[in-house]
Amino acid sequence: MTHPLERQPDGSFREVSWEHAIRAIAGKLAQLRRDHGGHSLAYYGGGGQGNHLGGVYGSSLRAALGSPYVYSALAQEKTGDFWVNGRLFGRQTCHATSDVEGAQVVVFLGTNPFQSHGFPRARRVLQALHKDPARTLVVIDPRRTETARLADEHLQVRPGHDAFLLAALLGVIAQEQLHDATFLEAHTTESAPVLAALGEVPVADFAARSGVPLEQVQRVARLFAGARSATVRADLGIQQSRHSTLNSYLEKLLYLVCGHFARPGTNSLHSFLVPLIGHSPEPEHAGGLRTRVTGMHPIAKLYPPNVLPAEIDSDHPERVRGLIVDSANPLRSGADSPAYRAAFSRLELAVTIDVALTETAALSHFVLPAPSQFEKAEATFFNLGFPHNSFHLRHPLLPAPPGTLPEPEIYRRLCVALGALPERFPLLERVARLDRRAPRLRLFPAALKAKLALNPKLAPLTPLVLYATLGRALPTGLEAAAVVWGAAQFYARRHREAVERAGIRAAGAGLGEALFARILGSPRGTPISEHAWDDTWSMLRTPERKVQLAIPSLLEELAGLADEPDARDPARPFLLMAGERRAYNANTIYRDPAWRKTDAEGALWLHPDDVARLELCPGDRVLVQAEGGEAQVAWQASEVVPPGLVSLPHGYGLVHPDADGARTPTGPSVNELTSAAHCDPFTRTPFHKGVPVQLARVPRAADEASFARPT
Ligand SMILES: Nc1nc2c(c(=O)[nH]1)N[C@H]1C(S)=C(S)[C@@H](COP(=O)(O)OP(=O)(O)OC[C@H]3O[C@@H](n4cnc5c(=O)[nH]c(N)nc54)[C@H](O)[C@@H]3O)O[C@H]1N2
Ligand SMILES: Nc1nc2c(c(=O)[nH]1)N[C@H]1C(S)=C(S)[C@@H](COP(=O)(O)OP(=O)(O)OC[C@H]3O[C@@H](n4cnc5c(=O)[nH]c(N)nc54)[C@H](O)[C@@H]3O)O[C@H]1N2
Ligand SMILES: [Mo]
Repeated sequence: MTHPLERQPDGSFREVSWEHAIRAIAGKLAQLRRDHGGHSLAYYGGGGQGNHLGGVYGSSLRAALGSPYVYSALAQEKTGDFWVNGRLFGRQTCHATSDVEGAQVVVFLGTNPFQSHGFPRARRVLQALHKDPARTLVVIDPRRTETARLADEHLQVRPGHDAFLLAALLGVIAQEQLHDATFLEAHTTESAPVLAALGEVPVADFAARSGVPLEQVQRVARLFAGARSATVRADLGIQQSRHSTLNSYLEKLLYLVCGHFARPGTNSLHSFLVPLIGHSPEPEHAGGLRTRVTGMHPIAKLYPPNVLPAEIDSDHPERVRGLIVDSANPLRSGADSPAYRAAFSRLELAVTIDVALTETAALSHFVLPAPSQFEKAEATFFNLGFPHNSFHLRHPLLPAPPGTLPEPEIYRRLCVALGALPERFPLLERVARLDRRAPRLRLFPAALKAKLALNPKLAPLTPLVLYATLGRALPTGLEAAAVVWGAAQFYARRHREAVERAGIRAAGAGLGEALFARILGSPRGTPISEHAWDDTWSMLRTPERKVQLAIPSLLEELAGLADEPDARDPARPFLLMAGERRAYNANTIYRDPAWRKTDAEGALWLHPDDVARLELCPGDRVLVQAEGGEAQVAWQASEVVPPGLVSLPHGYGLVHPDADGARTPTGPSVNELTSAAHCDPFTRTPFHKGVPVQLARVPRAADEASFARPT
């Protein structure tokens, strides 16, 4: 895209100027806010896997609009984890990381890092673990994944039964007194009710229900508890499946009860240079922060994509009418694509900021083209390292294509058009330039402070104020780094010793400047802090800096597990893992099918026994029928999946223009099959890893063109 696009009444797009697009969008936003209030406006995304820098500036636009709603992909996977962190560690921003490289025993729980990575040099670290006889690799996964094949212990849990397995592991630990009583005494409160609850777990029964042999449960529990150091790394396999929030609690109890915390080779809290998330009050105190239609409360200041279609497609007077999407593609990535399509047709204003004409962009009123991540300054804020933490401000490698604008500039222009931000800041701009030449003067911080004190309405727009002032004084192409300056000041103040240990030195407030200078001058990225293991304790936000071990509502859920009936749907006897990470997908950013060396069609993987049962022949398709919809897909026999479990990749079903310009999708759109109601009742994270489906053979002669067609 080389121009902003405006949708015409016939659905086609017209290229328009930036001036026109900004004026029209700001005008409509102002009208919606005036007629229906800030609650009628919502924001979605603000950063994908590697581009978080632009999203920070989106917060300024939200402030200008008075919109409280940030919908984020993180709130369809990690909010259960964040909420549990808030209860255990005092704030939802207290995030735990795992020292995979340093641990004697590593447990991968519902994650396949061989494909999904998630920590640096994942494959090499996995190989090293595999080869080292003194270390043990444990994988908990219903499938025999690439990671599971490297494991010393593969606990092949029944899909959706991790709560039973984790409870059984914890039951063994508590009942055999393998927990670390000294650690619990020194560093936690309320351990007694937790140990009592674990003492009640019917270990043999739960092991049987989880599908893992009792001896293996006992062996792994003893090994984990007795290890010098051990760590757990969990991901979607437990977060997007049954008991999601309880799973996250039990996962954390596993390392906490054994005292595998805040030491080398264990789990620890870590520092964020730029925090990705915030802290939200408990639901009972959410008050006006709740969404209007579904009454959903925020967690970590985020709202779940699972409720957004209902918030839009409603007759509620305060429904969402305007939506800005940046760096996300909910029409493919959100559960229940048909509901998203219906909701988008009811939006009075939909704006998508993206590098590609995505499925979401195609249904928007305006599409605003941004340069790609190689064509502007960018950064990821997934800096989860502890004790070493680093940051990479990526410099542009290529010039931005004409007609595109980087996200901060788009947000700045919108805020100016809304009358929320001055076009120029003559004095602050001059002071910023002066400071860049003579950083020791440090005139800019005082000038900024004075400006914000005199104009309190500008304070919530600070990121854009920085961009419009300091940004103009930064080297060409690095303007968007202005907000990192602010983050560096906070970080240096909060973690002074750790920053100094990373070799960054300066007296007083100069340390923040020195940290920023280091980041700006390190196009390959740089260490920003070197923590001491004990720093975890100062990062805890509980009153006594102790872990608050008991979460009564989840202990209650744990106690209820024993009576839980086995949920099976005879009409849909297979379980679909709707959204596997494979060699050739990357969320919805892998657009050009020619980039794939294998798995061109994103095949359904199913066990050879199931292939035989369905009498599938080469060239046949499989009709996958779920509650939410159906799709015809290619298939491939695979012993990675056990009988009864089948798997489709996510990130397919994307349109890409072919040689003739035709825009046909490739492979299955998994979210045509998923339903928003199949989710964790508390966090509303979808249970994508276990969607009940029926399968049927579609013989080769049948209509091949209907492949993965939306129903
Ligand atoms: N069924 C099912 N659904 C799933 C999943 C699953 O396992 N199963 N996984 C879920 C998970 S964990 C996640 S995180 C979500 C991800 O889903 P989304 O949050 O929607 O994110 P992405 O698919 O990464 O989409 C990123 C978008 O950003 C655009 N983009 C790339 N670079 C830039 C840039 O520099 N600027 C701008 N403005 N845009 C850019 C891309 O073109 C793309 O459209 O999907 C979820 N959906
Ligand atoms: N190649 C590639 N890498 C990626 C991405 C990508 O799209 N492609 N996306 C990135 C993103 S946004 C994310 S969130 C991460 C996600 O990374 P992962 O969570 O590692 O990826 P998934 O393949 O979705 O699921 C992980 C594992 O969960 C298992 N699983 C399914 N059901 C269950 C269950 O009931 N219990 C247990 N214990 N396990 C189960 C699956 O068999 C699978 O091996 O990957 C990131 N990395
Ligand atoms: Mo994700």
